[in-house]
Amino acid sequence: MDTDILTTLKILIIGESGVGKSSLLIRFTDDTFDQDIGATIGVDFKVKTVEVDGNRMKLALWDTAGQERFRTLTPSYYRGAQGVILVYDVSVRQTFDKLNDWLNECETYATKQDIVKMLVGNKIDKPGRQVTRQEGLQFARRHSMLFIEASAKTKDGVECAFEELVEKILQTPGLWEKESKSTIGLSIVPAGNASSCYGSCSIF
Ligand SMILES: Nc1nc2c(ncn2[C@@H]2O[C@H](COP(=O)(O)OP(=O)(O)OP(=O)(O)O)[C@@H](O)[C@H]2O)c(=O)[nH]1
Ligand SMILES: [Mg+2]
Repeated sequence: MDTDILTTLKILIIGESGVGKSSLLIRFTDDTFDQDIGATIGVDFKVKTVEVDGNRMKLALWDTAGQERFRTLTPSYYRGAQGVILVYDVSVRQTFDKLNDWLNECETYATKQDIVKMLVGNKIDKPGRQVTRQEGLQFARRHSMLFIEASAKTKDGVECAFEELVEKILQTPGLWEKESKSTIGLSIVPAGNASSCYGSCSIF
């Protein structure tokens, strides 16, 4: 039912090719994992309805290609986005070293001033980690981002990443608007401790 939807949020997933952007999204929307998932070409798009802090919202999730040659129309990905999930692979140092480039792109093209950013260190299930949790946390703090480590394979942290991002967007005044046709009688439930993540997301 669309009648009790508070708002629709546009969320973008960015980061180097192979870090697991599509895998995180599919884990979140379909609760599946595919070892042989193909590289994204252009952009994929999924919609999911979630309930955060007692509010039902529709998420329009844009899964972008990490490979330069598959990226087209980059500015349109960012247009109107309220949230961005920037992903790196904790087992591949180079994907962490490229984070600044992705942040620069985000700064260049984001149209919303207070766009909320979540940094996700993915693939924590893999042996041979090359980036420590502390490094990820420090980068996130330095750039005023939320931070979590995750595994699309084991589900660790995946739901939390999306939920905390949505919660933070809801708490940012002026970043989103109520859906006009269905607002009567609705009020926003204050955040409190309603999160199911038990504080495992580090907030800057
Ligand atoms: N072990 C492990 N493998 C993962 C995880 N997440 C993704 N993978 C694997 O990593 C590979 C790349 O995953 P994708 O989800 O396609 O990566 P992507 O960031 O969408 O890549 P592009 O679409 O090219 O930008 C696939 O073989 C996935 O199965 C994870 O958490 N753990
Ligand atoms: Mg992909």
